[in-house]
Amino acid sequence: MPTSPLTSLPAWKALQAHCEQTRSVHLRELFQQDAARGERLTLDAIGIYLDYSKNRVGDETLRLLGQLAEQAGLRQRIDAMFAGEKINVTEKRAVLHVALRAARGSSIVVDGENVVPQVHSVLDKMAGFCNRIRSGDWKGHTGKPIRNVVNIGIGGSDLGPVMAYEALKHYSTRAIAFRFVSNIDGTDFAEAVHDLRPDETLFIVASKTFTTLETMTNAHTARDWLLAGLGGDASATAKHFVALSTNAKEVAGFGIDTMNMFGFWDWVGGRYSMDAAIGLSTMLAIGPENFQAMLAGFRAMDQHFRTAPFDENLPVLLGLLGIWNSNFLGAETVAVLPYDQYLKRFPAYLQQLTMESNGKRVTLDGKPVDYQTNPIYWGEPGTNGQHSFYQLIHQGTRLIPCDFIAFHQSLNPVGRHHAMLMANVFAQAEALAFGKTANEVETEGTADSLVPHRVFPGNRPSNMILAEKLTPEILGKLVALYEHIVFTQGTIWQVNSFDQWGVELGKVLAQRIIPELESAKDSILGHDSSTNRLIVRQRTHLAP
Ligand code: G6Q
Repeated sequence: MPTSPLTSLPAWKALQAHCEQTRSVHLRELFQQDAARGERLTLDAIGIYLDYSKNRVGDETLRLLGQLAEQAGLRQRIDAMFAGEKINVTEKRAVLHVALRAARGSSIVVDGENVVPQVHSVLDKMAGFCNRIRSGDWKGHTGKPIRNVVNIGIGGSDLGPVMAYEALKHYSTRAIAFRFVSNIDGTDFAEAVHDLRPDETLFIVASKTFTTLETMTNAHTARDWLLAGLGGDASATAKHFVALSTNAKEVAGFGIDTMNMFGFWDWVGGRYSMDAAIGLSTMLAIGPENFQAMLAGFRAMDQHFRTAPFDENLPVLLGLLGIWNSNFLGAETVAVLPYDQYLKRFPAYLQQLTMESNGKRVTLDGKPVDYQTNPIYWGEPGTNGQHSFYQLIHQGTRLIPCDFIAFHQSLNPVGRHHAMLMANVFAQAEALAFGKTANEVETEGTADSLVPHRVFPGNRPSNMILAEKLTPEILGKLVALYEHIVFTQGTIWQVNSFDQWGVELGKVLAQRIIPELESAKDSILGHDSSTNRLIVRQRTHLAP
């Protein structure tokens, strides 16, 4: 628990004063003052190279940010998480996604029980199942092997699996087609299965609670579709449905044999569960060995986060730089810009991880914060964004810090593509930092009237995150990196990064409106006049 409000910590106050003094310093000056800045303000650890020199920070800024982490109790809170303490105070739960990748034989105790053996027993069961599907041993109801896998889940039970499937497609079997259904919009399901044969299709119902409206609705629709395609024999479900859940009772109630259920635990949050049973689709795609390599990547980053000094600690440093950009320089968003097509869903995944975790307005003890918490995360893979929204990043009025992510080696080394891709990512970071002055524009012979339009102010901060090659192991490291950035920032902001009460209200109101939409036209509605009118308008379309 926080000991004193964030804004009264000495380091916070010192950072405010420091920000006032240094606000007008341009990255051009910082680089001129220190010829070695681009070599010095870098970190090379566990296979990830971070160049943070293009942030608007000096040695004093970094020193004060380090003090802020100490004064905010980051060290103690990291220890508390790894020790299985119930740091998710509003739900009275431990927060142990780190146990999901703990080495076999190690020990993490929750409520007096070592959870690591349970984790490995589920991983082993997943591996056995995946081997049977991938080898064709597992036969569908009519004796055919599985050629299509459809993951049905939403939020944390969808975004991680989709992101990981796309990210690791290079390593995946091409003998099985993978689809992901999440939206309650029937179009999502219809499009996912329109070209699939039921007798070759396996549905994975991924839901921690097994009560989520979207997932259960899609799961029922999937069962109807399957049975319709297999002559209505209800026993067909057994060979075509498996469940990923913590709720055995609901799984059995749906009609899935709990032998075909892969469990996890209440100390794994949905958005932190892609390396738990929720990753079954990932393991099916890339195989158990590659999945283990991904877990090893997660584990390496956990170890680094837990043991590296703060000034050499990738998640801590990136977390603190984010605090500097948001809380002191006033940035409202962060753009995540992977220069790798396989990471096309990584920004969407990070949106949930960061914004559902730290999009909070009260502290752990329920007091309203008087500072900004999580910025808005967004992004697209490079170079596509360069031809659309980068305009605003370069010349708009807002400050948008960017995380560039790129790999030295391409998994698809086609012609000169990779050199061009990498040239672009380096060029963008350079242009954002240093811009182009009016003087430079004039020297090029630009007409006077055009000069202001062609000036790039620069001084836009960015991080460059590089690794050798996108492998399962590196993906594990990248995801764990951002998980721990979120943890670092949540600790500084003194919020609970592990609950999500904010998603509740809309769910409750939707449950109230569903019967109203489907009921007789003239029942009395008790909403505001706008909502009432919208319901009445829609009713005319739903009425038989
Ligand atoms: C994640 C959230 C949320 C959750 C979904 C799906 O941290 O809790 O996105 O993952 O609402 O929940 P179920 O897995 O229970 O269906």
